[in-house]
Amino acid sequence: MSQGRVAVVLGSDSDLDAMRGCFDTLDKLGIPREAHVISAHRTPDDAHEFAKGAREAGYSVIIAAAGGAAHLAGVLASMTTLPVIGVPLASSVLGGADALHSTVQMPPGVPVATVSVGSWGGTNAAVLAAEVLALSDGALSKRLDEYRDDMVAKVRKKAERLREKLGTPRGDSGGT
Ligand code: RP5
Repeated sequence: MSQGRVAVVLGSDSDLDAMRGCFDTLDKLGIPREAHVISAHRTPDDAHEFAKGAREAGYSVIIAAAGGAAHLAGVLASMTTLPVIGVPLASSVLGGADALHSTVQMPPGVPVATVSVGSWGGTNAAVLAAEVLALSDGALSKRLDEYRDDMVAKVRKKAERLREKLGTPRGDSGGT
Protein backbone atom coordinates (compact mmCIF):
# COMPACT_ATOMS: atom_id res chain seq x y z
CA MET A 1 0.00 0.00 0.00
CA SER A 2 1.21 3.50 -0.77
CA GLN A 3 1.75 6.07 1.97
CA GLY A 4 -0.44 8.71 0.35
CA ARG A 5 -4.23 8.60 0.31
CA VAL A 6 -6.47 9.80 -2.47
CA ALA A 7 -9.95 11.27 -2.07
CA VAL A 8 -12.21 10.62 -5.04
CA VAL A 9 -15.05 13.12 -5.02
CA LEU A 10 -18.05 12.44 -7.25
CA GLY A 11 -20.59 15.15 -8.01
CA SER A 12 -23.30 12.50 -7.79
CA ASP A 13 -23.65 8.76 -7.26
CA SER A 14 -24.77 8.69 -10.91
CA ASP A 15 -21.12 9.38 -11.83
CA LEU A 16 -19.97 6.05 -10.42
CA ASP A 17 -20.14 3.98 -13.63
CA ALA A 18 -17.90 6.43 -15.49
CA MET A 19 -15.47 6.41 -12.56
CA ARG A 20 -15.17 2.64 -12.05
CA GLY A 21 -11.84 2.59 -13.89
CA CYS A 22 -10.52 5.23 -11.51
CA PHE A 23 -11.29 3.14 -8.42
CA ASP A 24 -10.06 -0.07 -10.08
CA THR A 25 -6.78 1.54 -11.12
CA LEU A 26 -6.14 3.04 -7.68
CA ASP A 27 -6.82 -0.39 -6.17
CA LYS A 28 -4.57 -2.13 -8.69
CA LEU A 29 -1.74 0.27 -7.85
CA GLY A 30 -2.25 -0.26 -4.12
CA ILE A 31 -3.30 3.29 -3.33
CA PRO A 32 -5.66 3.80 -0.39
CA ARG A 33 -8.66 5.79 -1.58
CA GLU A 34 -11.94 7.01 -0.24
CA ALA A 35 -15.07 7.89 -2.16
CA HIS A 36 -17.18 10.97 -1.41
CA VAL A 37 -20.31 12.35 -3.03
CA ILE A 38 -20.24 16.12 -2.83
CA SER A 39 -22.10 18.44 -5.11
CA ALA A 40 -20.85 21.95 -5.83
CA HIS A 41 -24.38 23.23 -6.28
CA ARG A 42 -26.49 20.95 -4.06
CA THR A 43 -24.17 20.63 -1.05
CA PRO A 44 -21.84 23.63 -1.22
CA ASP A 45 -21.35 23.60 2.55
CA ASP A 46 -20.04 20.02 2.36
CA ALA A 47 -17.69 21.01 -0.48
CA HIS A 48 -16.32 23.80 1.70
CA GLU A 49 -15.89 21.63 4.78
CA PHE A 50 -14.31 18.78 2.85
CA ALA A 51 -11.79 20.89 0.92
CA LYS A 52 -10.80 22.97 3.95
CA GLY A 53 -10.11 19.82 5.98
CA ALA A 54 -8.67 17.59 3.25
CA ARG A 55 -4.99 18.08 4.08
CA GLU A 56 -5.57 17.56 7.80
CA ALA A 57 -7.65 14.49 6.99
CA GLY A 58 -4.49 12.98 5.50
CA TYR A 59 -5.23 13.12 1.79
CA SER A 60 -2.38 13.81 -0.63
CA VAL A 61 -4.36 14.19 -3.85
CA ILE A 62 -8.01 14.94 -4.63
CA ILE A 63 -9.70 13.59 -7.74
CA ALA A 64 -12.97 15.39 -8.50
CA ALA A 65 -15.38 14.16 -11.18
CA ALA A 66 -18.52 15.91 -12.33
CA GLY A 67 -20.75 16.10 -15.37
CA GLY A 68 -23.18 18.87 -14.47
CA ALA A 69 -22.04 21.76 -12.30
CA ALA A 70 -18.59 20.66 -13.39
CA HIS A 71 -16.88 23.52 -11.61
CA LEU A 72 -16.70 21.05 -8.68
CA ALA A 73 -12.95 20.45 -9.09
CA GLY A 74 -12.25 24.18 -9.25
CA VAL A 75 -14.41 24.87 -6.21
CA LEU A 76 -12.48 22.27 -4.20
CA ALA A 77 -9.14 23.54 -5.55
CA SER A 78 -10.04 27.06 -4.41
CA MET A 79 -10.05 25.89 -0.79
CA THR A 80 -6.97 23.65 -0.63
CA THR A 81 -3.41 23.62 -1.91
CA LEU A 82 -3.47 19.83 -2.36
CA PRO A 83 -3.20 18.85 -6.02
CA VAL A 84 -6.67 18.53 -7.54
CA ILE A 85 -7.24 16.39 -10.62
CA GLY A 86 -10.49 17.14 -12.45
CA VAL A 87 -12.39 14.56 -14.48
CA PRO A 88 -15.02 16.09 -16.78
CA LEU A 89 -17.90 13.67 -17.36
CA ALA A 90 -20.37 13.45 -20.22
CA SER A 91 -23.64 13.62 -18.35
CA SER A 92 -25.46 16.39 -20.21
CA VAL A 93 -26.88 16.77 -23.72
CA LEU A 94 -23.67 18.65 -24.56
CA GLY A 95 -21.71 15.40 -24.36
CA GLY A 96 -19.08 16.50 -21.86
CA ALA A 97 -17.66 19.44 -23.84
CA ASP A 98 -19.36 21.72 -21.30
CA ALA A 99 -17.84 19.80 -18.37
CA LEU A 100 -14.41 19.83 -20.02
CA HIS A 101 -14.45 23.61 -20.39
CA SER A 102 -15.78 24.15 -16.87
CA THR A 103 -13.08 21.93 -15.42
CA VAL A 104 -10.03 22.86 -17.46
CA GLN A 105 -10.25 26.58 -17.96
CA MET A 106 -9.08 27.82 -14.57
CA PRO A 107 -7.69 31.36 -14.33
CA PRO A 108 -4.11 31.65 -13.06
CA GLY A 109 -3.32 30.82 -9.45
CA VAL A 110 -5.69 27.94 -8.79
CA PRO A 111 -4.96 25.01 -11.10
CA VAL A 112 -7.03 21.93 -11.80
CA ALA A 113 -5.07 19.17 -13.57
CA THR A 114 -7.72 18.20 -16.08
CA VAL A 115 -7.75 14.78 -17.75
CA SER A 116 -9.82 13.51 -20.66
CA VAL A 117 -13.62 13.34 -20.63
CA GLY A 118 -15.36 10.30 -19.17
CA SER A 119 -13.98 6.91 -18.20
CA TRP A 120 -10.65 7.45 -19.99
CA GLY A 121 -10.17 10.47 -17.77
CA GLY A 122 -11.18 8.52 -14.68
CA THR A 123 -8.46 5.97 -15.29
CA ASN A 124 -5.90 8.62 -16.19
CA ALA A 125 -6.77 10.57 -13.04
CA ALA A 126 -5.84 7.50 -10.99
CA VAL A 127 -2.55 7.06 -12.89
CA LEU A 128 -1.71 10.76 -12.54
CA ALA A 129 -2.46 10.64 -8.81
CA ALA A 130 -0.16 7.62 -8.59
CA GLU A 131 2.59 9.52 -10.40
CA VAL A 132 2.29 12.37 -7.90
CA LEU A 133 2.44 9.99 -4.94
CA ALA A 134 5.31 8.02 -6.50
CA LEU A 135 7.55 11.11 -6.27
CA SER A 136 8.09 10.15 -2.65
CA ASP A 137 7.27 6.44 -2.75
CA GLY A 138 9.77 4.14 -4.44
CA ALA A 139 7.61 1.01 -4.16
CA LEU A 140 4.71 2.76 -5.89
CA SER A 141 7.08 4.03 -8.56
CA LYS A 142 8.02 0.40 -9.24
CA ARG A 143 4.36 -0.62 -9.46
CA LEU A 144 3.82 2.20 -11.99
CA ASP A 145 6.71 0.82 -14.07
CA GLU A 146 5.05 -2.60 -13.98
CA TYR A 147 1.73 -1.02 -14.99
CA ARG A 148 3.47 0.47 -18.05
CA ASP A 149 5.29 -2.79 -18.83
CA ASP A 150 1.96 -4.59 -18.71
CA MET A 151 0.53 -2.11 -21.23
CA VAL A 152 3.50 -2.60 -23.54
CA ALA A 153 3.11 -6.38 -23.37
CA LYS A 154 -0.61 -6.14 -24.17
CA VAL A 155 -0.08 -3.86 -27.18
CA ARG A 156 2.71 -6.08 -28.52
CA LYS A 157 0.48 -9.12 -28.15
CA LYS A 158 -2.28 -7.31 -30.11
CA ALA A 159 0.22 -6.36 -32.80
CA GLU A 160 1.36 -9.98 -33.03
CA ARG A 161 -2.23 -11.21 -33.34
CA LEU A 162 -2.92 -8.66 -36.07
CA ARG A 163 0.23 -9.69 -37.93
CA GLU A 164 -0.91 -13.30 -37.81
CA LYS A 165 -4.40 -12.36 -38.99
CA LEU A 166 -3.26 -10.12 -41.85
CA GLY A 167 -0.12 -12.00 -42.72
CA THR A 168 2.08 -8.91 -42.49
CA PRO A 169 5.73 -9.91 -42.14
CA ARG A 170 7.42 -8.84 -38.86
CA GLY A 171 9.18 -5.51 -39.22
CA ASP A 172 7.02 -4.40 -42.14
CA SER A 173 4.38 -2.07 -40.77
CA GLY A 174 3.08 -1.36 -44.26
CA GLY A 175 3.77 2.35 -43.80
CA THR A 176 6.09 4.57 -45.79
C1 RP5 B 1 -23.56 16.66 -11.39
O1 RP5 B 1 -24.56 16.64 -12.36
C2 RP5 B 1 -23.02 15.27 -11.26
O2 RP5 B 1 -21.62 15.29 -11.33
C3 RP5 B 1 -23.61 14.48 -12.40
O3 RP5 B 1 -22.66 14.25 -13.43
C4 RP5 B 1 -24.72 15.36 -12.94
C5 RP5 B 1 -26.09 14.82 -12.69
O4 RP5 B 1 -26.26 14.50 -11.34
P1 RP5 B 1 -27.57 13.74 -10.83
O5 RP5 B 1 -28.74 14.60 -11.21
O6 RP5 B 1 -27.60 12.40 -11.52
O7 RP5 B 1 -27.40 13.59 -9.35
O8 RP5 B 1 -24.06 17.06 -10.18
